[in-house]
Amino acid sequence: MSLLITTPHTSKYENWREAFAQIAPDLKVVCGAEQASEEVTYVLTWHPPKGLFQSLPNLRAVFSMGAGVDHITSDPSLPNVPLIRQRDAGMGTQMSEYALYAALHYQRDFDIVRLNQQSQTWAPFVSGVRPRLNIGILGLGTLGSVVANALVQNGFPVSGWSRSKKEVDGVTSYSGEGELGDFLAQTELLLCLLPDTEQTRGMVNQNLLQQLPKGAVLVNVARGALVNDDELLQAIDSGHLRGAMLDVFHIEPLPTEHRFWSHPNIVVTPHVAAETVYAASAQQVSLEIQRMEAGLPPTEVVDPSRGY
Ligand code: NDP
Ligand code: OXD
Repeated sequence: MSLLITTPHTSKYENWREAFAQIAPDLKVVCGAEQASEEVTYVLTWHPPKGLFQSLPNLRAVFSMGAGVDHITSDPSLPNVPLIRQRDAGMGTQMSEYALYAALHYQRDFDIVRLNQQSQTWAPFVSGVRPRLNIGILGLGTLGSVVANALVQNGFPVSGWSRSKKEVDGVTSYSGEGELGDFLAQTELLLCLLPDTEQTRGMVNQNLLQQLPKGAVLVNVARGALVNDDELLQAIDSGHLRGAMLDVFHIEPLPTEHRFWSHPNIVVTPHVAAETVYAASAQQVSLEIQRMEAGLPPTEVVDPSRGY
């Protein structure tokens, strides 16, 4: 039995080895797709290289290195074994920090300050104590709930939209297609934290954006595939949206010619909103392996019919 770790960020292999050596010293860990063999029973991966699964005949489960699994489910050769995702794994705190940064950036008009700097304009404005923006979280799941709590604690009115109703202290929960319109109509900053699935892909389009109040902002920390880029640009250029802060894109790295890079009302960050913490992840992965080796089902299994 062994765990194979693969990621395009090969410089991280040493950190992964150290984390597993601390937490599960008896688990054999090998790194890099070239280590694929009959001995490998588990894989922990980020963007697995094409053909990886075909060279692992004794696979018992696949672990995503992240909360999202789209980078794995997009491989048609994924075998019929449990696909397990990371639950928080240190990302909730980082995601909350990103969301707070975005919320304060727009609440305190730092987007305008940034534009003024570019034109060397000294334009002090007295904003006084501004009302907190209404934040709407699209995807009130593991990370969405942690982020919602952090925003509530910082005085922001928060609502969330998900498939099923949620109970999160101080947060108004909307669910299903039928409540999406009401959710959007009162949202001044839309924070996208949905997984990339057949249902969610492309849903942040003109139709959805037009349901936000004029002057609203989009923050996408989920996946680029959820957003129709041209329709987002139209919504900003027409003045309906104030701007966007984007961490994730259809193609990553974001191609140099993409309009997002130079748009004055768009902030681009390079998929850094939250990163899996090695120790927390190694802990989760080794517990799931222990369960499976004891004949128990793993806990964080992705439902193939929902895609998350
Ligand atoms: P979860 O699976 O815990 O939460 C997903 C949420 O989305 C749930 O509330 C779910 O509703 C809701 N949802 C999914 N599909 C639909 C739908 N069709 N209609 C309505 N609601 C839906 O995921 P996480 O919170 O752990 O992670 C969310 C995403 O964040 C990841 O998939 C990943 O893409 C992204 N991410 C990005 C990072 C970055 O650095 N930029 C870092 C980490 C994650 P319900 O609860 O009712 O099922
Ligand atoms: C994730 C990510 O899915 O980092 O965890 O994007």
